[in-house]
Amino acid sequence: GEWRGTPGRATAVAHPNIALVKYWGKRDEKLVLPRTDSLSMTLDIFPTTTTVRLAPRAGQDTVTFNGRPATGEALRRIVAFLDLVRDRAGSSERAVVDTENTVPTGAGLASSASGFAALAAAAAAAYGLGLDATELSRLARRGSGSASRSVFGGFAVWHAGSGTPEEADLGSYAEPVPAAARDLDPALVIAVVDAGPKAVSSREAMRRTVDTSPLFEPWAVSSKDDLTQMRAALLAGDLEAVGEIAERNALGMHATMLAARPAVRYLAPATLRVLDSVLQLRRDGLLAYVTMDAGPNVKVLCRRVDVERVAAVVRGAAAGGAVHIARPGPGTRLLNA
Ligand code: 2P0
Repeated sequence: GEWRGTPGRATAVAHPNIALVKYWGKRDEKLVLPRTDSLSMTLDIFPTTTTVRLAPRAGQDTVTFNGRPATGEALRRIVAFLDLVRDRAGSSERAVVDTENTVPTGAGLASSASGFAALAAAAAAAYGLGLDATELSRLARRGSGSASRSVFGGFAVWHAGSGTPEEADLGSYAEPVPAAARDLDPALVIAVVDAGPKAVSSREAMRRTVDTSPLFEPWAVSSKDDLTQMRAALLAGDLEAVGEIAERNALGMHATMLAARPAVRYLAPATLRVLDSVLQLRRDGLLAYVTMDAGPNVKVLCRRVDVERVAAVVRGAAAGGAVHIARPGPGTRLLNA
């Protein structure tokens, strides 16, 4: 496969992605099998670069994150992921992992998607697994669900998989979605309204939503239609429809959390101010739609030609928070392979 590098050492680069039809809820925690299909756009900003080197004489894995040793839960998740790769490679060699993440600290953007996509590609190559892109996506999924989508550039759909857990494991991977990219020509304005750590992890929030929210099943059902319509909108190059579907799917996802017991609420007062500013942009005749993930920050989908105008309005509403501009970006790749 294309993901075979120099055994012993490999470096990979991956970018974050933003879901337009969300992944929210698992059917299997260990295998990271989602309850629904999801669809995303990979971004061209904030890459993660990860190098994995095998360390034959080491007694344990060493993980460095932006120059600092990883500890606690972050380290545990990476070591568990390396164990999975070692198991497949029939290897017991430990590794040295070096990760450089360019997402500004506290930007409130998930780094687990780019992080585990880059780690999966680098580790698979370093341990000599010859994976194709589908196999890499399936592997990255085990680190973090959304990482399965960052393997691909542009738009990607992540299939939930079906049947027994073993069958669903095989069927649950991402692949590129055909889109009329030239007609769509989208941009994303990211408004950081709160850079603090989140009160509830997305893992815990998903679990609580699936277990207790009476709105979860209806959202999961309507998400199927959202996905079908999203695929058609992308194929047709209809950015207005893409935005409409993405916005209702994201608001619906937050509604499932608000109805959980106890409620999970990521939306903050500043989030709603940005939502109001986007409504005003629409009244003024611009194409602008929002999506929000497991946090208070807002991503505004708009036309590339409008991005400066949208960013100016959003910057005003975000009241001092940073604003970043992104476009569709590339998939995960190995360096010097
Ligand atoms: C998404 N999110 O589709 C959704 C929407 C957040 C809201 O994927 O437990 O870090 O590692 O599989 O991928 C964030 O969750 O969760 C996420 P795990 P992940 O982008």
